[in-house]
Amino acid sequence: MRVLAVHPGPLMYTKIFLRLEPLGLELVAAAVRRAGHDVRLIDLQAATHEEYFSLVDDWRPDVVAFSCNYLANVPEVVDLAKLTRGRRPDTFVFVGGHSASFTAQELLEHAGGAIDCILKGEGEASVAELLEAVEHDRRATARIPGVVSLDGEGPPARLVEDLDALMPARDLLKRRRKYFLGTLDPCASIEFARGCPWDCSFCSAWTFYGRSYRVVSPERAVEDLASVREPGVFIVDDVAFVQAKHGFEIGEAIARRGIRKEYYLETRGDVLLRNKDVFRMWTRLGLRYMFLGLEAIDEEGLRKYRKRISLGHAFEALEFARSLGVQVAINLIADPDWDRERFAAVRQWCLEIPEIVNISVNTPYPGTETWRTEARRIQTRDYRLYDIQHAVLPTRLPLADFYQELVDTQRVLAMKHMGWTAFRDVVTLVLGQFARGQTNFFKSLWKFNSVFDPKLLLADHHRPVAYKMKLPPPAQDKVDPRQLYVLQARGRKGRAIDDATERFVDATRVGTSE
Ligand code: B12
Ligand code: SF4
Repeated sequence: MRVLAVHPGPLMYTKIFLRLEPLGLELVAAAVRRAGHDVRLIDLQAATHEEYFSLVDDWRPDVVAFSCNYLANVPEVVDLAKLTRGRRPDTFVFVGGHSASFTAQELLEHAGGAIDCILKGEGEASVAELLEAVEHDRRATARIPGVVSLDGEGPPARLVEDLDALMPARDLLKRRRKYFLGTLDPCASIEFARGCPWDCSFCSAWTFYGRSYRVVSPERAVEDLASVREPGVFIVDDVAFVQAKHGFEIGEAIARRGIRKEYYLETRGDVLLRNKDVFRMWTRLGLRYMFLGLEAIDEEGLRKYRKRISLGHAFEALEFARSLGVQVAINLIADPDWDRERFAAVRQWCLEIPEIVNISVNTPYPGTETWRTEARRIQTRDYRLYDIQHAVLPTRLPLADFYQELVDTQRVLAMKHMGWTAFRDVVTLVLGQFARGQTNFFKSLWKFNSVFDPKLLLADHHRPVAYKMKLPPPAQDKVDPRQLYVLQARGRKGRAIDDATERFVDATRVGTSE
């Protein structure tokens, strides 16, 4: 069959700071190809809707598979599905990804029959079986693990048993030069591990994967890396190098193979402090950017987000990261309850530290614990506003003032690295990128004011809402994690970490999951 894999368009954040290759969809596409189908991939972050429809009309796919990791993309995916059905009534349309898995039933209802099913969980695990059923007996699709259709739900989604058996179909992605991350331009993505053993209340990484954690072998990781042509590489693992041994082994294999790249990774402050030597080694291998999840700058804030890392440790981690000589970025979560004083204090604090600071807005998400425990009333049911740049909970300040404060703070933080020395460095860097024909980073430098604008943010709340998000259930004090999992939890044996690391995770997580 002809199978078209589609990634939806850019989100607010991806319009400026980065544009990343749809790695998950490339992995699903590889599984489809392995099953003997003819597959193409289009990424609407780098192609237009017109190009998508031309492909549908000219190539006439038998199946269209949408990726939907982000809630903010739900309306776009539903609209595209409906228009696709209108053009090609017999084409089988299905959707997968994080948000699709957490909102499967409502997505199907919005589509009113234009989406045949949702495939929950890891696409590679069941996509071949699903296509087999589509080709030979469409009624059998409802019995495939992870499938949710308007007729009912199949058995629970399956877990990929061996990550080493996977290899993304990078060759299917056109316009690879469009992908970048800050100054890493162009930039590819790679996965060394999947899942997360912690259980933070605001996060759905652990609920999606049933609190499992699996790793790619060093040999397989390096084989994949060697196939990457881009000089920049984003390591997509939620928490990089949870276990030192794994980080060392991949690092050593890279050094043996003589691969030279520039890397970006995300990790936790306590993991950084526990595994200092691994991060030192990776700095020698080319680690340039590190994103540390701190989320709050006061003890109360950290407790609220259930990260059992004390403020002292958080600052120690920042200091160590600085000592490595890599560019460090941190994220702070602005609560809609913040007043002017709180914003001012945060601005002041951020100006005093050398790190890049990113501010996002506290947003409860389906699939997270806070979605079920947050007692404050959700103010909007517009999926497009669930992009952590908009306030969906009640603000203490009038909404317009909240956005003004938020954007002022984001602007101060974006500009703080634009002193004279930084300017000179940027010019040198940009000239080098021009010489290689890359302009993504340069273009991003001018876009801030046109995207981050308080008036536009406010106006977004007044757009007509075609698809209303399902409200959360009445707030509970405690949530049974089993209600949240997409992939079934396998307990300790689902986590590929040694006992010492398991104890470390237990001591630093705050949740009550198994
Ligand atoms: C890169 C990334 C981003 C980039 C997005 C760039 C881009 N457009 O690709 C940026 C930085 C912008 C971003 C932002 C956000 N992200 Co993000 N992001 C990631 C990250 C780190 C990697 C994604 C990835 O490549 N994963 C690796 C691939 C292999 O996995 P995958 O994409 O999930 O694909 C698998 C399945 O989902 C499924 N699948 C995917 N597509 C399809 C399609 C079909 C047809 C099928 C059958 C299956 C399927 O099968 C794939 C293979 O197993 C993940 C964390 C992670 N490690 O996954 C978080 C993650 C996806 N993000 C998340 C979140 C919450 C956000 C934010 C809200 C804030 C935040 N906490 O970071 C914002 C929201 C953006 C917005 N404006 O709405 C969550 C989950 C989202 C959710 N719906 O619950 C994750 C899991 C991180 C987390 N710890 O909570 N993110
Ligand atoms: S450490 Fe917490 S926030 Fe980070 S991915 Fe794991 S569960 Fe999510």
